[in-house]
Amino acid sequence: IKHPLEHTWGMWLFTNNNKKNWEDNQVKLTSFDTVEDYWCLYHHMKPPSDLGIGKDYAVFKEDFRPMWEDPANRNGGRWVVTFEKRRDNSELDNIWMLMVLLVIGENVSVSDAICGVIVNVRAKSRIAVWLSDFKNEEAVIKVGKTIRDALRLHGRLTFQRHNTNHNLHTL
Ligand code: M7G
Repeated sequence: IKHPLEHTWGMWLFTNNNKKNWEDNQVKLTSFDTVEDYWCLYHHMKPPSDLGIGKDYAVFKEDFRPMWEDPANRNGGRWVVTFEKRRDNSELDNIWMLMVLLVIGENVSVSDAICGVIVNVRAKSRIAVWLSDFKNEEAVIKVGKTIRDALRLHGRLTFQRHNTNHNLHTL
């Protein structure tokens, strides 16, 4: 018997192809709705540190697209952790694995507020949890504290409204 998740999730890959517009570089690879199907997928995919600079993975609730323009994200924001250059790649890969499990496992008590999670593989990589309403301070802080405590990210999390770089909260 497989263990069902509360939601169905889409797994996305962004490839940095300058010849296409940004949205067309986002491709949904597959969907999953059980813990076992996620593990199977996980074991078939490269870890973020092997993806190459400029690529992203995203895991988003089935009907949401990992972009600001999606109605689910239009008024949203993100909790971000940034990884310093040349930092041990296993930290990026481990935190990605744990962050996805935290989000899809809905251990977060305000999981309704969560849209998905993204890893941007860059010189300084980032992992971010996207929330639907940047103004819902209670939910934003609750999710942030849950992530911080579960993954021991004290002092490393910042929250911004999408498409801005002004920090609204830090934890
Ligand atoms: P990034 O990939 O978040 O960070 O954004 P990076 O600078 O470390 O690579 C890079 C650029 O991609 C942005 O300046 C936008 O031009 C574009 N971009 C990123 N996101 C998340 C979106 C989005 O949700 N929608 C659109 N239209 N463009 C985006």
